[in-house]
Amino acid sequence: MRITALAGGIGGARFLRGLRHHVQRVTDDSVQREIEGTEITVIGNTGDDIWIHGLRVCPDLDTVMYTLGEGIDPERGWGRLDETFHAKEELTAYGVEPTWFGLGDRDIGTHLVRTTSLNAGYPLSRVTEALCERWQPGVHLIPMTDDRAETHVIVDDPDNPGTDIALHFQEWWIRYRASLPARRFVIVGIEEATPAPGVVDALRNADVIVLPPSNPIVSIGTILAVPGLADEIRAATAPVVGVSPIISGAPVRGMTDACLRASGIETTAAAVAQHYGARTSGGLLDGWLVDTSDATSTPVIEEAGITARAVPLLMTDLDATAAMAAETLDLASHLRSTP
Ligand code: FO1
Repeated sequence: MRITALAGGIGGARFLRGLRHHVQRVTDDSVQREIEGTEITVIGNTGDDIWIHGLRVCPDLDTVMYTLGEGIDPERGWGRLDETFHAKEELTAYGVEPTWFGLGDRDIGTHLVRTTSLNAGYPLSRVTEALCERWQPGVHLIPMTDDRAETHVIVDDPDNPGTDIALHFQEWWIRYRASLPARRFVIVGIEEATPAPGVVDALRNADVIVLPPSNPIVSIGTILAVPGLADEIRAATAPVVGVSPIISGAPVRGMTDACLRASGIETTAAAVAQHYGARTSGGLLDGWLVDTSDATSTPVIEEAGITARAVPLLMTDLDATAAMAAETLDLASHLRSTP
């Protein structure tokens, strides 16, 4: 079976770790046959990418790679395990900006390899493949595009109220903790971006397409903004199943609600499903998982033409996340067997 997932940062990476665990541990013969030899392809968001001190940092690709490669710092959810920040301290001592970005010493190793390879002319997809040779994430990680596509956030200038300025997403997210109301998001370069090699094939030949519980605006939304990708999902033969990143009206972590608010979307599991839309009416979803605490919202989601199920969605540990993944694949299997 070929599973293709669109993924952003921490939430998506944690879900994928559970999905891989579920696929690897399945023992029940009836499911084993269907799941035997399963490959997982992850289309990663690159809208968060940033040049920092001359290094190219790809937060969402690295979060997936480190999380699945067991090199992630589990508390932070980003950056490396056993990390130190001596280089950052030295840069700060020299008064070098930005000081708000947590650039770890081990993490710099990844950025040096990536930056050197990019400067040598290798596309990001090839570089990502090379970095994954070390980490062995157990999935095929492909950036959504090899082209530049950077998310910037239009906010009211804190130093000059009444005028709009554009902040790089990372500055808005890290320095301001998404506290400056975003007027809108602009993905610089997206109009000219093309899907990276393998992305379209992974959508066309998937048996299941999954939208994990990543940020629907700045992670999944950015991937869908690559010209042609949303249409590929709409036209895909595979069932498309999404997992709500919102539980009981709040994001499990991160500041997804700030992004939804900026996009005029209510912070509920149903509103996010309706934002993605039902494939039967030109949207993306065939199925949608909500947390058991949101079970009362399944009828309104079904009315929108999306098959909804309420299951536990808190990713408290690997087994809980694997169970979510199993529910996702079960809903996809149900959708495949019903016209
Ligand atoms: N997130 C923070 O909240 N603070 C940081 O200092 C920070 C540094 C950082 C460095 C490398 C990296 O790959 C991710 C980093 N992140 C940091 C997380 C990152 O901002 C977010 O994970 C994504 O961009 C949003 O999903």
